Amino acid sequence: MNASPRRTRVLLTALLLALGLLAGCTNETPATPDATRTPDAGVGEVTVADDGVQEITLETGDDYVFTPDTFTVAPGQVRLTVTNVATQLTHNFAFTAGAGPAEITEEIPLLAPGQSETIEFTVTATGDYPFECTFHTALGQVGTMVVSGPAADPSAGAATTSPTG
Ligand SMILES: [Cu+2]
Repeated sequence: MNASPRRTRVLLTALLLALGLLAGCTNETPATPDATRTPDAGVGEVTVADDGVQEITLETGDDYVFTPDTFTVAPGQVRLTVTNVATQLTHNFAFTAGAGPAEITEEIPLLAPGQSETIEFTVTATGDYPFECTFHTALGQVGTMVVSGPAADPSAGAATTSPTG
């Protein structure tokens, strides 16, 4: 009567090992939902406008995803547009309070289906600034703005000057 429980344990061990291997193979599966949309051209690209302000457009839709959910800007002024291409869902856009290196209070409180709104703000501290759609934070509608690199100085044009000091 001893053989049966032992065999069961061996089988269990094999099963757990197999599960472990499977889990190891699926590490790349993202925890957040994938965007089901094909974003419009130019979406997610950080460009510098004629007035020297960095511009970026994010898109969201009838899913719970910002496209892109991560983008990088240089310290300086940022003009951020969020376009809601949804036909059903209302979203919003806000930087997560108390989460970034500095507070950004500019936000888009309400973005109805088909609406597009732009906010403008200045960032000086480098680092990661998490943002979210506060309606759908629990569904993973979050992202990160990374502020990195030397300051983007609108008056300096394309010239790069070494920091003094
Ligand atoms: Cu949302």
